[in-house]
Amino acid sequence: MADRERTFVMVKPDGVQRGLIGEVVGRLEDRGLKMVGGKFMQIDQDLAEDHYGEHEGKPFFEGLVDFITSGPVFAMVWEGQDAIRQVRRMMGETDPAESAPGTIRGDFGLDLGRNVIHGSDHEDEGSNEREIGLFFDEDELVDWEQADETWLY
Ligand code: RTP
Ligand code: MG
Repeated sequence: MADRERTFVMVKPDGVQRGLIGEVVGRLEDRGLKMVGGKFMQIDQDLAEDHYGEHEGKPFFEGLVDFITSGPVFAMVWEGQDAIRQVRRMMGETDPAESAPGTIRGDFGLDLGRNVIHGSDHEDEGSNEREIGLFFDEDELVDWEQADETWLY
């Protein structure tokens, strides 16, 4: 059985502007994942450059930082069995045009630079802890029991 783990998820500025926060939260709740942190916020330049540090120097980096700081985001931490990989599967591919219908990007996006959601990358080990730490203090995360957890696990 895969471990229970935490992943960092964010509704990006395009998703917020399009009223998709509830849609994204609802899908993750329906799957059985548990929100343990949530924050509606505006990302500043420093945080954006830290968060996307792995892409520094790439041709799309500046545009990516401009986009992610262009409006409010809804930053979250979600917990569950195999949560990092399962959220990525629910997101679809980086490019919405290549994402299968049924995925969040495949259902709500058309353009690579406007792909609605971010989730920590399961292929980049430790990125979940790093991103959670960038966006949340320890005391902003809530340990709680889902009422129906015994029916999930
Ligand atoms: P994210 O980090 O935003 O959740 O997206 P991701 O893991 O699926 O993709 P990643 O490779 O980390 O890229 C971060 C964001 O940069 C934009 N991008 N543009 N023009 C390009 O070739 C290109 N490649 C990536 C995308 O908006 C992607 O979400
Ligand atoms: Mg990424």
